[in-house]
Amino acid sequence: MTPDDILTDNLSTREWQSIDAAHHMAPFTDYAELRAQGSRIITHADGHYIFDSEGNRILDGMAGLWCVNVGYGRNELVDAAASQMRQLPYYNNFFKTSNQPVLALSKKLADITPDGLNNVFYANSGSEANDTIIRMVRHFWALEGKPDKRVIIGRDYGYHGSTIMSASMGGMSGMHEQAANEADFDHIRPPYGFLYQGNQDEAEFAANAASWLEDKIADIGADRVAAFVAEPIQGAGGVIVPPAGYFDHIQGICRKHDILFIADEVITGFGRTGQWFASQTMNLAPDMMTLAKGLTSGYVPMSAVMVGDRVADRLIADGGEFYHGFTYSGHPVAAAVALANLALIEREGMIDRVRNDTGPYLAAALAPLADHPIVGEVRTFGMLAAIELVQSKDGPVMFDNVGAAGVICRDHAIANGLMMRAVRDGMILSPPLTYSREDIDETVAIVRKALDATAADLNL
Ligand code: PXG
Repeated sequence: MTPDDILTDNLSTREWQSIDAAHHMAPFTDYAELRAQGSRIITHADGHYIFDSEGNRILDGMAGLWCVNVGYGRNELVDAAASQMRQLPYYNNFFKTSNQPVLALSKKLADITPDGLNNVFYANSGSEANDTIIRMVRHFWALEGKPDKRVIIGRDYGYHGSTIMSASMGGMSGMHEQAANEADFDHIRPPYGFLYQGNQDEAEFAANAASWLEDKIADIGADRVAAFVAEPIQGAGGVIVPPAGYFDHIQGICRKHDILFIADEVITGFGRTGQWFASQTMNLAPDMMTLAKGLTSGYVPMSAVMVGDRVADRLIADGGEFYHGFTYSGHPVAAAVALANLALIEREGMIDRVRNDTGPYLAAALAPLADHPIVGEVRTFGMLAAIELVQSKDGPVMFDNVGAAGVICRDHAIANGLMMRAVRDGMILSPPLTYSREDIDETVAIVRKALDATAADLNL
């Protein structure tokens, strides 16, 4: 079979699945299970819907993988890519060359990110951006005459990528078991109120959760700690929203011990929380920031590290050559798409809409689900939501077999026309920023059906 044969619509889903099984190793996949069940072949997408080879039309409550912020089928991004490919499809940024789209994007990112973040280093994925941060942070402290400051503290359930270093910085235990570099990384508990708050009020819990960082720094010794890294809201970890005040304490602790504060805004960036960045929504002043996903709305790969003035000034003043970079760092086509994407977000007022209309509407529409017999908690923040499933509301009591109920519920949601993700037994939503009130109503109706069907399957 030639590629052309495979690309026509003449094959059956079964045939595509058998090629997938024979030749494709997909990310984060149990291969035996996938071969038994077969992949869903997504053929096209439009607006907020994806379509599969069986003719199903599915509302995309996850914006792809938390990234298609402007929705599918936006010709502005397609045209930007095509015209940039015609003008300059590729040239590198090594060896004292650059290109106009990258310059325009760098200026724009410096303008929209918090004050003090004025320089950009480009990569192609969040993982590479975080690896870049690790190298820069260590280089920075060596230049400061403190080469022992090497340890980076992250959080359990934190996700910073899949390269060895970014996975090590993250707090996903399964990833650590398969391959990680344990040296010079450490982790604290996240401010996960659903698990750890108990009967503390919000302010107490915020101070308590931040004290876990203070304790960890005391264990390691501040003279060995280089940085603390956090997603403002932990995405892949289950949309963990910190209690108000948590990051004020955290930033105070970082300043006190002269530890860099890194905000990984790969998910929370580009409007998802109702400002350009969660750092603005939550009043954070990070030394460095990781960006990806919504930077190009996923139309082409691109990531970026925003480097704060303290680190940038040191690297510029006496860093010498920074021995790091990727063939596609600052790719002109990706930069052109990013610029078109940012322009579209601005032109359509997407961020204000999330902040003033659809964000609050999503929160209000999901809130009543908290009364459902298998729901322990509903959390939202801008265009992010989590619905925690429980065995019993009394306690609450979690499921013994963690994750099984989540998968059942997710499968019911998809069967009813809504793509959502399960993290452990939390049901996750991260829709496009262009989601309308009607889309939210449709989403909530399907989530309710999926919850009912899950409760019935589990005899609850
Ligand atoms: N940081 C954060 C906060 C992320 O969410 C990355 C870094 C890594 O980005 P790349 O582009 O290297 O994948 C991410 C990625 C999930 C899931 O299951 C989430 C991500 C990736 C894959 C799966 O929710 N986030």
